[in-house]
Amino acid sequence: MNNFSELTQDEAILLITQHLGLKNPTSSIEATEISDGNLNIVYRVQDRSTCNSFIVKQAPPYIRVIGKSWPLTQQRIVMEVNTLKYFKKFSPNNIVTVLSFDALRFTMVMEDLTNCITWRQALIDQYFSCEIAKKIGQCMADIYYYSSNFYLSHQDKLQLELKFYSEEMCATTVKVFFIDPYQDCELNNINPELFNEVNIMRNNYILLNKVKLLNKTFNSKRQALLHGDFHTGSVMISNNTCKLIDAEFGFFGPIGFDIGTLIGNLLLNYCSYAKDDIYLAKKRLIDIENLWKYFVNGFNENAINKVDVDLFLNDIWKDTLGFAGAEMIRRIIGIAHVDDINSIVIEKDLLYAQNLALKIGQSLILDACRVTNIEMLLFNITSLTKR
Ligand code: SR1
Ligand code: MG
Repeated sequence: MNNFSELTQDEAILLITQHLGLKNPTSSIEATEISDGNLNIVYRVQDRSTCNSFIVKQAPPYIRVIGKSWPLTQQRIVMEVNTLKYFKKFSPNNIVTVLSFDALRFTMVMEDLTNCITWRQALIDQYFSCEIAKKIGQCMADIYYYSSNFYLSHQDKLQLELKFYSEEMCATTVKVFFIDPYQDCELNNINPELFNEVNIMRNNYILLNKVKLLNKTFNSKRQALLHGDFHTGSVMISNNTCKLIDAEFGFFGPIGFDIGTLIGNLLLNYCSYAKDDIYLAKKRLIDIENLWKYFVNGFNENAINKVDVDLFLNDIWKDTLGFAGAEMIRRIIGIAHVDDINSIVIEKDLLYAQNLALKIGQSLILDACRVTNIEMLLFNITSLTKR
């Protein structure tokens, strides 16, 4: 950590100069810092003379938004490169292209997804297309099927499980997902108006036990290679593009963790509209339905003639509901919030959305076993919203 220095604009330019095989940086190349996630330093480097542009990303030995008091392995960028490359073999159109990787500086160069914004930002800006959820559902069917036991031999899968395992990254998720929101922790960020509700939740031992079981499933069920942080900010979209980025939490885990994380984020966006604009809110429910149906159809098509696919998908469904609930709760009262909710400026509307998210989140965890299909899930969410 002592020798580490954050990548400067000039160093980012130098990296691209080397990447392009140029002898010296030219004045037409410029770098702009665009870091907006929690963990890393990101630059867009553009060559004005050719209009070429690239993204340079560096993983510091800590969580960037916290600083050196929360160290985090720089090896995460190796995991990210490997995960994106594995996924790209099986879903070539839906994964960002990694162009080069520097193991000494823990930096990578990626294609610049010009004209793209995050799916989260698009949903906040009310840009909707149901095609995105369908594409991501199909992408999930491909990346999970082709890293599961349905496709890989037992031996090959075991080897990949070892390659894609970072104790530190998994421990970080366990902390922010399953532990901190359910106890006093100075990193939590809780609206004081929610204290009463949060207190009741933290004394609900049935809920706490179910969260413990989800944690156990996260630690032990190695169904497929996951993205590990599959929220709407990890998907870049434009009219005809939809690409997955930011895979540093990649590991072999329960498929429902990724799908649940994404559905949880779509539901957080739903909560942001539910009070005043049920038409916009309902569009998120349609996205969730499309996502799940395209995942199931795509997985079934990949697994044609294989046995036990239905049992496998049912198991994923139950996990998905619980993890979606836990994602909603941690994004309301944990360390890392989401702009869908935090950008609500009117205080009583913010509180409505936060309360609804906590209510839906808890009900997803508590009722996962009783909600047997997507139609029932959407019906329950609509009922909870009206109450
Ligand atoms: C800052 S705490 C860690 C979280 O930040 C990332 O964006 C992931 O969502 C992770 O859970
Ligand atoms: Mg991330």
